[in-house]
Amino acid sequence: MRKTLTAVAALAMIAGAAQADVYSDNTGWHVSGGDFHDFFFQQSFDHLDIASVEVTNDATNLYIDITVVGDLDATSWGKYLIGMNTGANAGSTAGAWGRNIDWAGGLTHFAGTWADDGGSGAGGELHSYDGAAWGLVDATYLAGTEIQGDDSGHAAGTQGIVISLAALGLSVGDTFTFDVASTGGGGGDPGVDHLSLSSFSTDDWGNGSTSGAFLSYTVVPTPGSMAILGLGGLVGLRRRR
Ligand SMILES: [Ca+2]
Ligand SMILES: [Ca+2]
Repeated sequence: MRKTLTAVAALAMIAGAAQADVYSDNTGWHVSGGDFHDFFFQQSFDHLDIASVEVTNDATNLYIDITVVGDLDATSWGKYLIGMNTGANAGSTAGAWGRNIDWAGGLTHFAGTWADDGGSGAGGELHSYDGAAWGLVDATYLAGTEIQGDDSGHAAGTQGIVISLAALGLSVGDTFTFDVASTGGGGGDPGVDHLSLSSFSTDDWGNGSTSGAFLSYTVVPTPGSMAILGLGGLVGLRRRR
């Protein structure tokens, strides 16, 4: 299920940019082989049809860009959920927002995000699970920087979410598993589309959804830190002369 575009990653490395993993999702009308059920497709809710998710990191943050088929500047609602399992505990199969979603892989962290203000902003909440209950870590409407939103890609359908690695308890070399789901504003809404599923996840607002096999991402050293290491080596060489 994980489809990393190695060519893109290789180019990014040559260019010195941060290496990103790209996870592609199926798109379009399920009758034609897509993963978007007729019920939602016929209502033109294509801002809920996930096309791809790109994940990268620097020394401080994790960057998760969720790209959907529709234009996020053209809609006034839409919720995008990132469910993560860092291995901190067994995790919860229920997310922090009470949606009708079975996160089968178990979640230790949950980012509930929104792009429902006509495209003028991206926001979200970060929650963590302590093995017994969910607790709010930070939100874009609070003063902290543990979760931030980036709406600069909304016209192209991209919801940008930035989460602090420290808030997730992650450092370089750590691997976590995750799924991303789109949903509506109702507490009982299902995951209308799951990144973990290439077929449709639900056929109506009233019917729940269940994650497929979680994807995985490993936190990488940043190109900047590698460049500094290289520079240090050069300086060492010059000193030895
Ligand atoms: Ca999709
Ligand atoms: Ca899907």
